[in-house]
Amino acid sequence: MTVSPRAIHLSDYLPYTHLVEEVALVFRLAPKATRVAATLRLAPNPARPGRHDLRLDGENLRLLSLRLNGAALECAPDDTGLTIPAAHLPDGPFTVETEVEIDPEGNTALEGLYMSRGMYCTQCEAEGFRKITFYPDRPDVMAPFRVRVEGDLPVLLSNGNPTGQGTGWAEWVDPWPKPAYLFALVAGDLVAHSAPFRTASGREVALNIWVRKGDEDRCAYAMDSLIRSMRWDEEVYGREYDLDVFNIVAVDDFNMGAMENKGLNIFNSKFVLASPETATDDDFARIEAIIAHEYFHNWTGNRITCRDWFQLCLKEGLTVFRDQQFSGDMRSHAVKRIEDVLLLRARQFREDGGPLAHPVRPDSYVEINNFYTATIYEKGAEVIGMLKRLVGDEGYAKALDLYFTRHDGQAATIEDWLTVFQDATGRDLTQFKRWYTEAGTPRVKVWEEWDGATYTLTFEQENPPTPGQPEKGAKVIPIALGLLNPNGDEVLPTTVLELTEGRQSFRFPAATRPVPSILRGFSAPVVLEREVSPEERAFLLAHDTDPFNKWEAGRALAKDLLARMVTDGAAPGPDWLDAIARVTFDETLDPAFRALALRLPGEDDMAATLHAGGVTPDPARIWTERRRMAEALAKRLGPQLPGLIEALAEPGPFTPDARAAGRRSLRIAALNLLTRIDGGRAAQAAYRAANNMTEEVGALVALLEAGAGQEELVAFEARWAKDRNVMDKWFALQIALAHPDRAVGVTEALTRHPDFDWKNPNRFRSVIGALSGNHAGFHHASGAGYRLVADWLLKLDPLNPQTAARMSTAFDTWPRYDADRQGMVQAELARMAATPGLSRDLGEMVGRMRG
Ligand code: 0A1
Ligand code: ZN
Repeated sequence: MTVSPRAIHLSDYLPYTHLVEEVALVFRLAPKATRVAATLRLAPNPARPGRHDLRLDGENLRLLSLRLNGAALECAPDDTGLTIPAAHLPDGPFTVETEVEIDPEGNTALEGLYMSRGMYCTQCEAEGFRKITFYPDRPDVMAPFRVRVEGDLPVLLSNGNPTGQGTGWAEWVDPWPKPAYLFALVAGDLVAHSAPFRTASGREVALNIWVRKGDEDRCAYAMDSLIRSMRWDEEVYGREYDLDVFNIVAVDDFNMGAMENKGLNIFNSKFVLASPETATDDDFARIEAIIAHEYFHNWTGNRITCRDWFQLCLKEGLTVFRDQQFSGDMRSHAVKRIEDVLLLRARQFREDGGPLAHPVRPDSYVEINNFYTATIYEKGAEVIGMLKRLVGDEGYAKALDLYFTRHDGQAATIEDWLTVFQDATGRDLTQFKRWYTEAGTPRVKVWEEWDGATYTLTFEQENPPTPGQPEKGAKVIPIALGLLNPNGDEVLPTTVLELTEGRQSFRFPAATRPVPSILRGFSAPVVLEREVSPEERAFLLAHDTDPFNKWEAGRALAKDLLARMVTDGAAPGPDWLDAIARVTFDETLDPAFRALALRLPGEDDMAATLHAGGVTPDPARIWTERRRMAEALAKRLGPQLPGLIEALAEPGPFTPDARAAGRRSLRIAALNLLTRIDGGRAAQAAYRAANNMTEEVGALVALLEAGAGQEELVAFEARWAKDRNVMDKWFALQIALAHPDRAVGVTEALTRHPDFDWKNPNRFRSVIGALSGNHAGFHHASGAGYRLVADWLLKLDPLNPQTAARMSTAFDTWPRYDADRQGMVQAELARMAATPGLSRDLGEMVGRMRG
């Protein structure tokens, strides 16, 4: 019998009973038996008057000793912690000392202190610190930490500034009070790639990126990104770094992307290590963004943290918003916005439209690790983008300054955040707050009327029900609008309309009927519903001055067409083919933009769109028709493709900058199309000629998509067998791009490959995650995709529940599909739910997804 774990509710929040005035930790490292001695200086919290027991969280800890004010105390821990009854506690401040033993080597969940190939490292967010020592493991308990690490390894790191070191030991002091989730420790045989940094006010900071020997020549791009991030945060947000050192460590076994521990960021190695030979342009861009993200957390997350985990979007939404701004400044705002919206729709809209939908600020959870979601992160960032649009750039800057001065050193809430905006700008945000508390993607219908003198746009918003939230109020929706004349001139430059009611009209004087460009820059995370003719879409693709909507017009044209191909066997006609051809060869446009315009709608996106339009999607048919679409485009552009590929060749050495990357992306998109009509000759040649991973992977993808590439796969494996990060690509690509009928077979074969180290999260994601990303393969009518993924989740769950639970989201789209598929998914969910000993993580996810 499993007891169903209790949900935690926001409404139950109470401040902690005690204040932690200081923490001193001593680690004696040993792989199977690390000793952790903790000294906590505590005092009653005036915010919780009265006498209270002291409750400390603790899990999987062997308690060796416990002292209160120096005297031994007998007190047995339970499964989740330790209680010292109020009767034992003095009225004023007191000291609690504990010593525990933990087993880093046996820690396969990668939460708390664990080992990754001989190196010790930690992951404490959200609730991992309780697996290290007894402590009030909640973000509103902030304290300065001093740490001594003893171990037989050359590099011993923790948070803050180093205060002393010798053979086998090092001491660190972090003067900035922090919650335990920001604690970190690393020990290993590591080498540093270092650089100095001088802050705006003249403080010298030593920057180090710590990696395994042999990887030091792959750190330059991450270091360059870090320096640019630090400078940018000074210039744009006025935020300086606040310690003498900033350390980054790369580890191979990590559940997520990276972690912002104070002064000691820990990264999944795939988001640090890069060289032209091993990393693609996308890898470089992701490294830049994640380095920036973690660095920006130093102010938005660390100096100002979250009061409780319900407020997670306070730090994550804001930090994603900041890293998006940074990447836009470093590269192209237009291209960045399109990429961000593609991701938002693929992940967040999907989540928001299914059984896992939850508000940006949820009001209950069972396992907080399940809430590091696209909604908290990406929708959280969109909500801030809307706020900025509503209060203007100046209002935003004023509000952020106030936020930093008012809340520095505090654990804050979404209410605090909104109050800052109200106080700084005078704007009432009561209605706006619904974006934080209500789940679901609003649908906005638009009608237009023109009477010869006045042009009227009428908007109607609908906020669909989501789990636990059947009804919702109207949202504040900023709609950026432009109007064009039929000759292509802009007659109304971008103006922001504020939709606040269920239905609302806006009037504009117009002597000729204008063409509207609605939701420019994707000014709100909504689905726009409007009947638009292919001619009007083609017109906007050709003439819109807003780059996002220009791209969006092409996208919509393609999606309308693909939907008609799937539902009534339409064929790609010249309206779409010619429009895309014009953009492809338009030399006045950024190559990166042209590459994005050439990208066909994804299969999962198509399935969602068909479902929303009342059609049950057939994954195999979507796959076939999408291929037919690509082939038609290849034939239309065919004669000009070799010339385009030739013209985009970069003569000099590889550089990862946006200009060069944009040219490569268009070149590879063209190669991909050409491969569909030339028997693979150009791609085979390109594969052999490639001197960087972007082109190597680009050519390989083109061949695999065309059903070829077997020889190249063999060559790739032979060349890269020893490189874990590169081999992850090798595993993932052949599964993600396998023919739908073969995807499960290919996956099964690769799970028997000697290098399928399934306990490594990156490798597991590259294999099992790649199968769930192969839309038609995963949703194969046989149900074999569902079964294989469920089998592996059940195998991973006892070892690493967090990653198993994250990957179970593969199943969340089942309501879109036919009854057979629904039944098969439900059977897998039921099988998982009935598995004895299922983790709280996976149990919660499966429970939420079951019909
Ligand atoms: N705060 C990190 C992400 C992160 C979250 C949870 C983790 O373990 C459960 C690890 C990392 C970020 O936003 O980058
Ligand atoms: Zn973050």
